[in-house]
Amino acid sequence: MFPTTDLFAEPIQSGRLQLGPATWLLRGFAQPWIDTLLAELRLIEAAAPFRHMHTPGGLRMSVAQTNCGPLGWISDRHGYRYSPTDPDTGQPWPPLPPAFRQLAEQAAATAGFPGFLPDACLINRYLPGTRLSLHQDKDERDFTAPIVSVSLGLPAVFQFGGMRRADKPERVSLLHGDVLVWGGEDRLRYHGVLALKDGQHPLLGAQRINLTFRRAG
Ligand code: MD3
Ligand code: FE
Repeated sequence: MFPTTDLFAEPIQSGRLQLGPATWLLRGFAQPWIDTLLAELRLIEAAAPFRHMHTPGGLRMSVAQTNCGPLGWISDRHGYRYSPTDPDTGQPWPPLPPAFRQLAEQAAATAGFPGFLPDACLINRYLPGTRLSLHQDKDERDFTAPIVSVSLGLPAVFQFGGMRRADKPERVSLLHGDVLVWGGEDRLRYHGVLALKDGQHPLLGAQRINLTFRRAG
């Protein structure tokens, strides 16, 4: 044993947890990228601010969203789809920063999906009370590519469901720096996020940011 005391009150978690046949939770995998991710996020947010989109049925979404990369996920009264431009400005979404691309590629490879080339990064912002109800991600062209998600800021409880909405979901905590990769037979599982609990994260304050990398086009 080392004779020193711990420098960190809450040690950073690490390790791989298999949640489904083709779903891996990589605890703390994003830690080496955090400073770069947060710096890039500030630039993206300045060019393409977070906004609340509306469902095709006209409901304002609880989560605030923006995108970077060649394609961005949007929702309005015409439906859910991917667009090369930000509907609020008519401009292309900010480019996918190289660090985002590298993190997504390395996480996917670690989970058994080598050669992942994302063309879309949806960025979700949760404030206390924000939730995301059970849904499937099925607006992408090709379901053989995995999706990679990176959690930053306050912890959230996500729901990992089955292939039918009625299948009872399992609950898993997603912490700052965690990366989740799912593909294969888990690609179309229902999932969601419970209402974010209030709190203060040392780097992000009272919010949670989630990046989801997809091959959309
Ligand atoms: C996929 N985002 O943007 S990602 C979304 O934390 C979205 O912001 C959530 O769902 C977020 O579409 C969750 C992580 C996730 C968790 C469980 C899943 C994705 C999953 C289970 C099956 C498939
Ligand atoms: Fe989703």
